[in-house]
Amino acid sequence: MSDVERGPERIRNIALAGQAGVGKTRLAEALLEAAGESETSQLRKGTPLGDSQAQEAMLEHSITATPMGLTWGEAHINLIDTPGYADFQGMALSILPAVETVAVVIDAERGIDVSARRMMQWLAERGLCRLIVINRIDTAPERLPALLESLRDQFGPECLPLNLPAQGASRVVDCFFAPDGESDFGSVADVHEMLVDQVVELDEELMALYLEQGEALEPAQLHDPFEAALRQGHLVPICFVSATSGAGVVELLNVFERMMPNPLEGNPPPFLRAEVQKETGLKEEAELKQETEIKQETEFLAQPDPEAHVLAHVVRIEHDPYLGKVALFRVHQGTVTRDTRLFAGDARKPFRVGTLLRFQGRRPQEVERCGPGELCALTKVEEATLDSVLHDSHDEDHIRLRPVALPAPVFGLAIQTTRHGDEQRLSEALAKLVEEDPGLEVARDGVTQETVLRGLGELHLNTALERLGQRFRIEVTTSIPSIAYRETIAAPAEGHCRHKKQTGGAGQFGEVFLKVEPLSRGAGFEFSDTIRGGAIPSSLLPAVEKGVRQAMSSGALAGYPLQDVRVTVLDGKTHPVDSKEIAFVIAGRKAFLDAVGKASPLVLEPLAELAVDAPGGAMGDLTADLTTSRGRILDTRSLGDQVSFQALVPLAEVLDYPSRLNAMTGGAGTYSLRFSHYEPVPESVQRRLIKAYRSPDDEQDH
Ligand SMILES: Nc1nc2c(ncn2[C@@H]2O[C@H](COP(=O)(O)OP(=O)(O)OP(=O)(O)O)[C@@H](O)[C@H]2O)c(=O)[nH]1
Ligand SMILES: [Mg+2]
Repeated sequence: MSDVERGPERIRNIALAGQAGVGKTRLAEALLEAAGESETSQLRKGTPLGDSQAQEAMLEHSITATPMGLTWGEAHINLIDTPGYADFQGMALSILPAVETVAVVIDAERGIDVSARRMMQWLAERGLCRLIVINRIDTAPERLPALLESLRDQFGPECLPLNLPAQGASRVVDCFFAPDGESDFGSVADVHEMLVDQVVELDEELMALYLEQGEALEPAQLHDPFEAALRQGHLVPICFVSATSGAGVVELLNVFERMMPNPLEGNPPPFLRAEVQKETGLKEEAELKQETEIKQETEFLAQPDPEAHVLAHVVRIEHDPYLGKVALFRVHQGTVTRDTRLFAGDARKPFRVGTLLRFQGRRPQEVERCGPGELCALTKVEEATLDSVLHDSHDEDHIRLRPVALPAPVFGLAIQTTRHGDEQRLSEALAKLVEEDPGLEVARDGVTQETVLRGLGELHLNTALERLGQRFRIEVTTSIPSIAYRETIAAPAEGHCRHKKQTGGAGQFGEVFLKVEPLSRGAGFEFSDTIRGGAIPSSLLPAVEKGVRQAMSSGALAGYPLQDVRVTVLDGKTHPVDSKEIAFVIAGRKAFLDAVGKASPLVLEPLAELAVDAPGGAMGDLTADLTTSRGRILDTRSLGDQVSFQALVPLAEVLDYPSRLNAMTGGAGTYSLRFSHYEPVPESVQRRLIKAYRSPDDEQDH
């Protein structure tokens, strides 16, 4: 197939999402196989974006998002298999802006769970088209009617099946195109009518034909309103399938081809363009420049026009030992060829594309060009980072995709190399891991001076450490995880600093008066000024902000980053000769610390949402354990002799929860932990943390 024929009309970009173990990876295999891409996963070894295979097989969980391509009928389907395990959500969520449709896979036996509910809501908020796929219908045919009902109950009456299981779930019958088969439950004709009713609601002309004149409508007439219904969330189709028996697999491919939106029919993800103020007065400071240049962002949509400027978005990064840095990206506008010169983000210098890859089955193949709607990869692309926008003109600088809210990495491990002299290699390897996975973060602990790797859970950190060993050959030891405490203030206050230094030649002078106020939890940081008459010239205000930000990141109380604070610069004074940037950075920092000291500062700790399933007999022990861990039970349910409960508990108290749970339940309990929010620590804990910390400012002159 030549590249020219592959216009956006023929592309479908679909991601498989949903809870761990529902069968997404197995389903992806079945779909590839049915489409004649029978080479299975063995071939992934040594191919880019597939290197975690061995680790995935050991774990029996996907840990990264894997792109695949298949051709079915008239359609080229780019399929992305995402990891369902909560620890790998960073990888799963960050790739979703590359697709029009997300198929949320649900296990027929286990039914709807918390993660499916969260995913459905998240997708609705992002405006992605949703498809529900009920997999493993071979395992629980008798539960399917109730599951269908509860899906409609929980996610709304717009959830309607496109097919129904038949002959004891050994196959499925179509309810849309040829609604005359026999199903295991429910009438195919009734479901067909419900589907048509739902779809025509969005098209007045068709509605008139259908309802008033009683005309039967052809599927082709329904195509456009069907797509509109998907885009507006007015219809969420449901398909039944068994990845292992093969029931419904071909039918699902038909649904992808005939009914799922192509890139011209979906809701495109909004881009943000920053309007830039060129005057900064502080050009030598790259970091400052960025903060002060960006003024206001406006939203716009890319045009899927092959002739337009290129706008593409990087959704995955992998460091490959042979191919260098590989970037998977979605073209939203324009056409990328091997000779295109692309800029990554706001980079001044372009790079030449060189090798352009597209996926056929699981194998990447070199192609000449990729137009709008395509999912492709670049190799040896040092310039790109996850989430960066690739473009071919400086007119498209200062553009980013509307950011995706990702879970916060709060589970930490302090890491030391076992071999002396490996420190540099360790920090380079960690930087690569963090670049690949937005759920990981690496930080230098301000209190202990240790390198701390943070992730979304225990399994997440363990797999990252395994990669360190396997890919980078770095052996490490780990120690008690440190907690990602934060600081904030509880009251407004004012602060002042007059910074003056006279040493030999040129002096330094800066004076700043400012005010700090608490913001609501999670609001972050705001900076403004009410300076009148140029008491501090606008060219020096960024220096004040820089000083404030320095103090914010190193903390004022116990060395943890400050958050949820608004800072307003009220007044100040300059000196005609000595008022340099550095003077205002220092004055800004110290005035801020002065204000925070009077603003009832406090330490916040991360609270985790703990969900536990365990035998009923262990409930007494579990509750007592939670009480001593400062936990609060939110909800308890019993199902037969099992109990399940949800609780909020300080993360610091549950770092060894897996072993405690094992001991209390004789190995029969399971749990999941995820970050919930920050809350102030009890006073005794705050005193201990402050005592353990010596501020660097204590050692400097004031
Ligand atoms: N009986 C049956 N088993 C299935 C079916 N689909 C998948 N499985 C099995 O379910 C298990 C989990 O399947 P995976 O495909 O690894 O699940 P996943 O959704 O990719 O899980 P994560 O990667 O952790 O998100 C495997 O043992 C599969 O063979 C099915 O339709 N029927
Ligand atoms: Mg998987």
